[in-house]
Amino acid sequence: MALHKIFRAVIMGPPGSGKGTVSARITKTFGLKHLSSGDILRANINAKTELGLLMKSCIDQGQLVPDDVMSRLILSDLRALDQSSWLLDGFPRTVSQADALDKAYSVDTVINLNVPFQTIKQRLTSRWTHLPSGRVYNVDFNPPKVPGLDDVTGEPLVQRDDDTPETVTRRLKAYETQTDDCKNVFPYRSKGVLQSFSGTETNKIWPHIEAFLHSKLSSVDEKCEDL
Ligand code: G5P
Ligand code: MG
Repeated sequence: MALHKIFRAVIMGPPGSGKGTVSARITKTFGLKHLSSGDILRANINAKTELGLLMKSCIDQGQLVPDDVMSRLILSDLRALDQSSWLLDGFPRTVSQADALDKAYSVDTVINLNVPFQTIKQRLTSRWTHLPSGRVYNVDFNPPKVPGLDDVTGEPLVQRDDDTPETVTRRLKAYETQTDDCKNVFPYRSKGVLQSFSGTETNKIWPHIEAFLHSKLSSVDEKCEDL
């Protein structure tokens, strides 16, 4: 689908709810640029940047990175995408981050994934990731063509350090208290741009998200042509 107007979207949801999986489908279908806060942090850790080294222990312990660090990092990456439509995955996660984003950009839609925590715990222990691209696989759900290797580059897949059962429990707790419990204070529900999708299987949720985005993007484009 070719877009005329710039479209800015956010995808939210608990750890392991399928934000990365759904983002890959949205990027492929609608051509938005995908920016994942977790992928950016892991790229910094991998490249052993000063920021990466400082943030690694936070991430490995399942805690959120401080708001000021995260907001500065994401807003500076977004500035490079000023002329593009984008999809932000994993940011914002706190009221302070949502306010920082709101000051800089008006977001057209926020997709919120609701997946039960029990389903998530099973998924994350069988996830394999290609760190340079952020592509994710799952032993049961979407296995790589060759076990242990990325489909596109043939490079090795790894298990994330924060996918141990104990850290997953801590990440879910952080999500509950710092994101989910505060969602009404984020500027999205009041602006009428928050849309939730619930379920236990991405393949069942995806057609609803796809239809929703098709109608949302057509209406944004029509409004643009009317100007
Ligand atoms: P991340 O990297 O943003 P999380 O914890 O928010 O990490 P995560 O783990 O990346 O989210 P996801 O992207 O929501 O999960 O899910 P996914 O990878 O697509 O799917 C999970 C697994 O399930 C995969 O193996 C996938 O194949 C499989 N799967 C998908 N659908 C199905 C299905 O229907 N069935 C089955 N069986 N499997 C399925 O953040 C990491 C850390 O970085 C810091 C924090 O420390 C955070 O913990 N951080 C931030 N800190 C502060 N502020 C921020 N904004 C931050 N952003 C990141
Ligand atoms: Mg992810």
